Formats: sequence, structure tokens, C-alpha cells
Amino acid sequence: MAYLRTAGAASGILIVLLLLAEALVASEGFKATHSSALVRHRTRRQGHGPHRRYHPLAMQQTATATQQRGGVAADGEWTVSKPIPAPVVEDSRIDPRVKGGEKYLHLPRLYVYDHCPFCVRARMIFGLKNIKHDLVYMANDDIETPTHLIGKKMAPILEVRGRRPGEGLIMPESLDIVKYIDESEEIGAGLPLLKPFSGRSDLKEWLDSIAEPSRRLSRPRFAWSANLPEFAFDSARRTYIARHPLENPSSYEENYERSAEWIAALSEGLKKLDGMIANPQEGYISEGGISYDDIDMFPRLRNLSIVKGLEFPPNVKAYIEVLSKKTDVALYTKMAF
Ligand SMILES: N[C@@H](CCC(=O)N[C@@H](CS)C(=O)NCC(=O)O)C(=O)O
Repeated sequence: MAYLRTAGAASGILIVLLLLAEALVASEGFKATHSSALVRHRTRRQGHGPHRRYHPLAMQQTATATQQRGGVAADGEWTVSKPIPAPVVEDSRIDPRVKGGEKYLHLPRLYVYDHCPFCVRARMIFGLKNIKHDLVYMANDDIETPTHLIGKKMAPILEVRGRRPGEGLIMPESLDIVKYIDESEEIGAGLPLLKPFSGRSDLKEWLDSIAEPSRRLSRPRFAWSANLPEFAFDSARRTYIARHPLENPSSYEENYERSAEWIAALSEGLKKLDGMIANPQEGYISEGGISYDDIDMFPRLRNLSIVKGLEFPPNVKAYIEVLSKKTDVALYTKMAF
């Protein structure tokens, strides 16, 4: 009898614990849906539908693939199991569900790697125009997610989900994304902001001149950083190292150990750049205001901020700090090593 009573009490406690756990999971799910920086962890899916090709302004997907990703079904109804409540807009950023975008149920979503300069280009325009969005960090060895979206492993990818087929859009290519977001009336963030590329050859030549020391310094640091979400898994770090070989010396360890040499070369280059910035205090590099030149330059310099001991001369420092604030893309300075 005593044994039976104990068993009864134990199962009662178990049921209460299970109910509590379920409630916790439900509330966590709610929070994740509303987070503006959604870090998506890798999941292993059991097979998936045929790969979709990039098709601007059209959601080309099978119902199966859609259901797996919680998107729009062929009949235009959302396949998520629970209704999604209205968002809480905590800052002044524009929420396309509220302003001029009733047909969009979700925030625009940007799939990125944190260290990827092309992804930073795309992030910059969202920051500059104060457009609220979901940021999805893919693991560096996640082939399925980008392949599902655009047919290959590549970042960044923009996804704007519509209520019905034909209303959404999936777009690769950083400069296309920047242009679309800068000019889009549907996302609704005012007039275009960016001036065109200036065509300055000195900027291009400068970027070419620092490419090698930049690679040697930044790659080992990205791959070994504990803080970059795309490298949270060992397999992701190994994938990156395998796909980004260095030569003479080839090992990431040796390149890291010889940092002082590459820092010396890079510092010379940065001194030259210091005299090439039109307005460091306002954060633009070519006369006339912020332009595609800045969309190209800032991500490269931001990546160098992960190198401890690399001093940025005053104009370059002011330029990256101002642009970091304006674009809401943090520098790596505080986690440099
Ligand atoms: N032209 C593309 C280039 C994008 C690109 O090369 N992205 C890199 C990451 S920085 C990538 O996804 N590479 C494939 C890979 O990492 O496997 C763009 O501007 O968006």
C-alpha cells in the first residue's frame, strides 16, 4: 500500500512537472517569434522538398517545404499552428505589419553569417533606415537552409514573407538587397538614402592592397571566436577553415602567431586610408554623403576590428565608429584577440 501511495504521488508530481515544462516551452516559443535578433539554431530535418530557384517577388515553393519552414501554404493560409499575435514595437523602427504593409505578417528576415562582409552590407541599410527585421544567423556548415531558399549555400539572403503566394520575395546578392530595401515602398522606410558608387579607383586599389594581411589576420580569429553564432559548432568551424585556405604559411595557427607581421603591413595601409575619407565625423567616405562606397568599405574595416593590437588612425577610427552607430552593426573591438 505504502508503495502504491508513493507511486501515485510520484506520478502526480511528474504530471505537474510535465505541464510546467510545456508551459515554459510555449512561452519561450512566443519570445523567439518576437525577438528582433532571432538566432536560429541548427536543426536536422528529415528530407525536404525540391530546391527552389531565386524568383524575385514570387514565392516559389512547395507546400511541403513551406510547412517545414512555417511559411505560406499554397492556399495562402499560414501554416503555423498558433495565431501570431501583433508585435510589440519597442522602438521607433518601422514594422511593416503596422505601416503600409498590412499584407506582411512577419518582419523582413535576413539570413547572415556575422563575419560575412556581404551580409554586413545588407545589415547596414536596415540599420540606416531603421527598419525592424529578424536576423537569422546560419551555422557555417548549414547547407540546407540557404539551399532551400536560393538553391545554393550563400549569404546574405533576404526573405519577405507574404500572406499569399506571389506577395513574398526571396533575394540573394547583397547589392540587390541593399537597393531593394533602400528603394522599396513596400517595406516603407522613406526615400532612397544612398548615393551611387562614386567609381573612385583609389578605394578599389586600396581594398586590393590590404586583402592579404586582412585575410591572414581575420580568418583565424573568426574561426576561433567563441562569440560568432555561425561558428558555434565544431563542424561549422572546420567547414570554414577547409573552404578558406591560406598559403605560405597555410596553417591558421602559424598565421595567428605571426600576427605582428601582418599588423605592421596593414597599419601602413590604414595610414593611407586616413587621408581618403571625405567626412569621417559624419561617416561617409566620398563627397556628397553616404553612398554605396560606404556599403562596400565599412564591412571590410569592421572585420579588421577583431584584430587586437591593430591601431586605426584617427579618421578611420571615427569613420567606423560613426558608421557602426548609424548602421547599428557593432564592431568587434571589445572582443578583439
Ligand atoms: N555576390 C554575393 C557574394 C556573397 C558571398 O560570397 N557570401 C559568402 C560569405 S561571406 C558565402 O556565402 N560563401 C559561401 C560559403 O560560405 O559557403 C553577394 O554580394 O551577396
